[in-house]
Amino acid sequence: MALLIKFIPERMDWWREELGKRLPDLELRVWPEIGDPAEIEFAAVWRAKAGMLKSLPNLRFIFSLGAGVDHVLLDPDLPQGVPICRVVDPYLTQRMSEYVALHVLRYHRRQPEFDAQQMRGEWKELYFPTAPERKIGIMGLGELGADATAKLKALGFDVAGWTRSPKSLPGVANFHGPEGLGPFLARSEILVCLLPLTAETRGILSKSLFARLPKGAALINCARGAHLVEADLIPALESGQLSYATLDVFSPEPLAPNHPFWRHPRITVSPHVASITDPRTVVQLIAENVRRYRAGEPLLHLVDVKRGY
Ligand code: NDP
Ligand code: OXD
Repeated sequence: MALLIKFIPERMDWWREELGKRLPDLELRVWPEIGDPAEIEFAAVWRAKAGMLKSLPNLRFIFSLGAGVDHVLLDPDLPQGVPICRVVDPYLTQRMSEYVALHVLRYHRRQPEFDAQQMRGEWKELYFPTAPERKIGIMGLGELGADATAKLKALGFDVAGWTRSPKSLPGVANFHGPEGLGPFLARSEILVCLLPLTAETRGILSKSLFARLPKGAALINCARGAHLVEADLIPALESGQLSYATLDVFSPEPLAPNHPFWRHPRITVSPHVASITDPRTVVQLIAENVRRYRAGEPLLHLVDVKRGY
């Protein structure tokens, strides 16, 4: 029997090497060379083509090669009843927290303004508060949001989180549900989006949400491009309602070469690299779930398909 993998082609040699070490008894098929579809038991995918998973009649589980599973759930032909697992991995979490800390610190310490001053050869001190005086809002306190929160707390920031259900993290104000969103936004000087993309969160970063933030708030979206209503961002920056935005994710990706976000002076763009799926640890997760499947044990990191994450 075989495992099918679909990932960005550039890192395929690395995946082959790690899968060979951990799952030597499974034949590896690399998409699109799938061979006999009936021989494929496990599929590890990033952005599977619509219908691809349905064409595999003996699939035991689908492993999303990302923490987000929107790329799997949006397949209109997704086979029903096949368990879906996702990446929950310390390297993924660590890298995401590094990205969040980098951009929070940049805005907190007014680095974009110092960069602009440097371009003009201008020597001018600008005031900034201390971290405990800076209010950060994290949308989503899951695997990634909770760790980013802990690391920002360790730097001294005043961090609050917004979740679907109540969540208690030491020293972190928690707001939840639609009724918690307003008070959460009202205190978020730097807003970080780490939500999954679901029917409820699509388009959440919009004009009406920006209007509920303190004037001049900064936005960091490292979740999914479709969380943002693109047309609302530049007007919010130009009116001063938002001061800056960091965007790691876009819809669609890659961001079109002529897109205005690339050259906007108050937007920072990165090419979906806030974190990355690291074969060294993620292959261990896949192998553990193959072992569990064979032993009849519950799989790790199952997705609740109905909830959408
Ligand atoms: P989790 O599933 O662990 O956590 C999701 C969090 O979002 C939970 O706290 C959940 O609330 C909250 N949430 C979900 N729906 C809502 C809602 N309607 N209202 C309020 N809160 C909600 O996800 P991860 O932390 O593992 O990952 C988050 C996302 O980050 C991924 O889905 C992916 O899109 C993105 N990502 C981006 C990467 C990049 O490189 N840019 C890399 C990796 C992930 P509750 O606790 O109540 O369930
Ligand atoms: C993920 C991602 O979901 O890299 O893991 O975007």
